[in-house]
Amino acid sequence: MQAGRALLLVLGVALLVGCSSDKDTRPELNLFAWSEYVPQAVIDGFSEESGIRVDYETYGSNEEMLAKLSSGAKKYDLVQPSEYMVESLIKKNALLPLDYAKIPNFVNIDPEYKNQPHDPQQRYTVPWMSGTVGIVVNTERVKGDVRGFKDVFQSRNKGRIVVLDDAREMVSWALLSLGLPPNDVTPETLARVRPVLAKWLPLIKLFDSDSPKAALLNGDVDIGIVWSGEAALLFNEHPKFNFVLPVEGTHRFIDSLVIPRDAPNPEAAHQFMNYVLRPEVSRLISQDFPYTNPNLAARKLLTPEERSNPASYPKGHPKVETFRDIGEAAGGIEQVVKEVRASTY
Ligand code: SPD
Repeated sequence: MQAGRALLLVLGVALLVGCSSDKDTRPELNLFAWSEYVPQAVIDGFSEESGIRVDYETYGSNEEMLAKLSSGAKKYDLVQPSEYMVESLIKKNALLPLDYAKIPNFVNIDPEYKNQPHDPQQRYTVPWMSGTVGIVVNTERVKGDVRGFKDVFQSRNKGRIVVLDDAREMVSWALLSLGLPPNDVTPETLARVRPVLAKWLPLIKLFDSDSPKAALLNGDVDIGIVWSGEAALLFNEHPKFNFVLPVEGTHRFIDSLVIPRDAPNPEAAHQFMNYVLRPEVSRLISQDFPYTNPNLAARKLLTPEERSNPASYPKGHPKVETFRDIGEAAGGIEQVVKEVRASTY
């Protein structure tokens, strides 16, 4: 009996020791970023070199990110908002000023992306990628000229359209089609947007912000309004996928890495920022997600084909602009889109 107990005790201790040695004790970095934007090879490369384990979670819209960040349910070390969300987070004092001395590779960033209106003193952001929202047309299936949003939302395209599942974007398309600036969001302009969306949304087959290219590739839909990086990947698959910057104008986004003020591991966050700014690492990001890379040293490493992809590096367009923080009016956007969608489906 005694011997049996002793044996059990030894086994128990061995089990405990075994379990505790399995626990990952490496320092960690909690990264909360857009889906389809951070290559696994970049995360693995960083972890291998630094010994820091990356806990990587994704989101599909700025608003989804904000909801989770504000809930406080989990603390993040790095998030990746677009310009208008950066502006709002700075106003709310929710971001940590960066120590740029710890990010020497910031020198690789194109001056065009520094001191932008959302971070005029250049205190909080490391630009990740920039891009536009445009129209992709499968030219084998859609005949006729497609130049703008109004050409997409025609009854002949009913059930053949994919769009981003993003209320701020959808409202901006309606505003632009009315000849209004995308940042002019007021109860009055939203009242004008509502009937436009009520006409457009029933024509849409799929709302997808994560991978809208998938439905275009497999032929489920023939036309879409998508992020430029998705359009670039489609163009690489087949030149029948034409990318059009809408004639009415469109959103030029700038997504950046930022550190929330209550981040548990700001040192690791700075380390990651500096790592991804290395030209050869940033080049890997462009390879998987061919948006407009703000890292000039990395751009030099791209192939001529990559640099001439019309969606990644479009020729100038007079009516492409960034979004601004619109404060309380943002609630009105979500409300209008929710109500129109509820009455449609
Ligand atoms: N899959 C990555 C998508 C990045 C889009 N960022 C811009 C969002 C602007 N609303």
